[in-house]
Amino acid sequence: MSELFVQAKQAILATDKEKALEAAKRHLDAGGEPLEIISRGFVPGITEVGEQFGRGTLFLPELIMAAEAMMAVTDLLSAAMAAKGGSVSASPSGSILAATVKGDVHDIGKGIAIAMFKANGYAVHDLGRDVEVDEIINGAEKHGVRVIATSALLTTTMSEQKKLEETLKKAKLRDKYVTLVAGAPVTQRWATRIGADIYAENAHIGVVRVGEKL
Ligand code: B12
Repeated sequence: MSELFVQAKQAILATDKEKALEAAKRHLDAGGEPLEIISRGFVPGITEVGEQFGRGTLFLPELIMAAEAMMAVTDLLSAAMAAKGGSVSASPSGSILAATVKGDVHDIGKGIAIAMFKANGYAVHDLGRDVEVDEIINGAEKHGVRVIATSALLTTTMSEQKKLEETLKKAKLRDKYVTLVAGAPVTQRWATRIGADIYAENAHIGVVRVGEKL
């Protein structure tokens, strides 16, 4: 692994925002792809933080600090991604509404995905995090999007994605939209079970699958 990817991972584990930003900037200065250091350095770092938190060897204040460092670098790298432009989809059509579901404040992965969609020419309306199903549907109607993408990081909030499918059906709006579900506990099995159109394991796959559906 490149020395910079190791530094990136270590900086997140050490909750060191400055070191994390330094690794990100050095990677960009060397002409590196923003997504590469995210997926090979920073994401392994925050994943390890999550595992340590789950095992009880790291506590909430450190989880929060690691998340802050992660957000600082993803902001920087997302801006670089948007500036560079992408290469996944040559001719995007249709805009996207994105939200983290109600009860859930995790939005780092969604932020990365939005940056990738934008870099590939899609218009994205981001409703933020902790968003009610009704607000998601109203937002989709208001902005006239084709795709509704939701992110859920907690096993307890995934049910909101099911509620979205059910509410769309009840309102006779289901056929109007392509729904995409994502988030660490979300799987293809879950997407199939609730009737979502796309399961996106990561941001790149999300862009590819949306491109195939539209
Ligand atoms: C960072 C983090 C936080 C930060 C979030 C900051 C933020 N602004 O996002 C803070 C500190 C706030 C936090 C809080 C909590 N957290 Co937390 N957190 C994490 C952690 C460590 C990393 C998540 C992350 O950002 N990963 C990196 C990103 C890049 O990965 P990702 O989100 O999965 O995204 C990728 C894909 O899923 C996908 N994707 C995701 N969204 C989207 C959207 C689209 C459109 C597309 C295409 C793709 C896509 O693409 C991304 C990669 O390309 C995870 C551990 C983990 N492994 O997930 C725990 C974790 C999710 N948290 C957990 C818990 C328990 C909590 C708290 C309840 C803790 C507490 N006691 O208060 C609270 C919950 C608050 C709430 N109501 O939401 C548990 C959840 C357990 C469970 N079974 O549900 C985890 C798994 C940790 C653990 N091992 O226990 N957390």
